[in-house]
Amino acid sequence: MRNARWRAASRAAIALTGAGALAAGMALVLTAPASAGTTLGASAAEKGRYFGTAVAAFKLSDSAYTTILNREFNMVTPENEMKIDATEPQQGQFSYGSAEQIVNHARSRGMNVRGHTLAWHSQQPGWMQNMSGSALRQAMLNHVTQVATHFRGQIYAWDVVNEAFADGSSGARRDSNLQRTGNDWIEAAFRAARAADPGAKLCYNDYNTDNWTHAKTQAVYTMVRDFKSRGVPIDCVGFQSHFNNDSPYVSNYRTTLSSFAALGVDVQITELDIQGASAATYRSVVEDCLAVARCNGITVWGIRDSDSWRSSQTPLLFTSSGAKKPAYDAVLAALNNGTTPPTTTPPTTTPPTTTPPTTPPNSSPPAGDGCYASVALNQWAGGFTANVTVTAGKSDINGWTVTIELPAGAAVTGTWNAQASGTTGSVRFTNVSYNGRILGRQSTTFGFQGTGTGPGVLANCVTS
Ligand code: 9MR
Repeated sequence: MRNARWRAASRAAIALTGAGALAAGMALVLTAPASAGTTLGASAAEKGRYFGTAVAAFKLSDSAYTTILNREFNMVTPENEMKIDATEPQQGQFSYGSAEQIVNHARSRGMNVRGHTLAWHSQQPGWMQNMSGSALRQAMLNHVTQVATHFRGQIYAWDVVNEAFADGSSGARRDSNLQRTGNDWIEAAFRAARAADPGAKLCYNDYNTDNWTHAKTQAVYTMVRDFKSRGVPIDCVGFQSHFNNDSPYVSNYRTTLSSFAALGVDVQITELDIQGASAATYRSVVEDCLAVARCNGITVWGIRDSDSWRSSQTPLLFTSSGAKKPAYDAVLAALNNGTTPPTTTPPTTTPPTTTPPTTPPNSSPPAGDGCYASVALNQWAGGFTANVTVTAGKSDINGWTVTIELPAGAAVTGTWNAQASGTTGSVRFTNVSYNGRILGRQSTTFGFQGTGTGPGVLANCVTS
């Protein structure tokens, strides 16, 4: 069903293309009838979640960086500025300048802050590295108390203790000067943090704890279960989720998140990056978080690939020049399609990918029955992603097929939330089981990725 707005939009697309606007790296959003959020933070917020990033204070003067930060994210983690060597470089002399810079930047713009990290075997200042025994225990507890008190009331969640378990199959604690002060050092740190900043969530944070079958995951789980049973003040577990070829995303990740949540703690994805930034893997991670009511949100470990601690793996959502990558589109689509959080909203019969009825489309749907579709294109040199919004007319529909004409040389390489028929020329996309039904005047979205030049907004929708 084609209507006047659709024709106007396609004229705009032709005009833009004619003006040579499809320059490399340039993102075009030609029409946006989608009713859901158009940024990571807003879309996550619609699902009762946050979407965050690690931030480096020295980059806050880079406007290309802050433009993306301020537009997309509603949670911030200082990447290094709250670590022990930064905040207490000499024993008893605290230094909060660059941490405060980040906290102020975030909070003045309505973003929240994750505090990272109060107690850790790594990035200890020299004076602490040389300490042991009860003197170190006391110094650690003083550090936790001082830093958490300084930022009291300004931190959404603290990573109270970071990376305290060993890699490999032992399931043991990591050996460190802190561990050698006694096995109760972790719970002592949590108690000190609670006393200092009682309003903040207190998390244990670690890496390689994503695979439910791994000994390290099970060891952290056992500790958290023990803490909960003994009343140690722990509120959340952070899963760093640095995925790469040696430590890949696994499909039991959702089991891991839900199993920890079942212990009575929140779960948070705290340092996400994925080697190669597979759109499908990023999408799975988002879907896993949305599927677990107590998954509060996701933080990626940097904004652009050039900001990553592993730049050469290009693991993030934006290119080094700040363009949205296919993984970005996949994350946004997953956030917009996901189910609503059962923590505050009881489960409904609404299909998971249908936009909640409380959020109307931001432009009026067609007056008649049937369906219509529009395409938002993100084009870069050699490839594109297209996000397609399918909107029902005034009546409910139970199935749809959208036909999109691809320019010569273009080919579909991947599709989400639809079944594609064909890869070149005229490609038909049909609903999958969970998003065929769309209530009157509501929308759902699907997307596809391809090589070559993507389509304009030319999309034909028919009901089935
Ligand atoms: O991204 C951080 C990098 O800039 C630092 O040099 C490094 C030093 O330890 O820490 C990186 O962040 C780590 C985080 O604090 C804890 N989990 C692993 C992260 C990546 O190494």
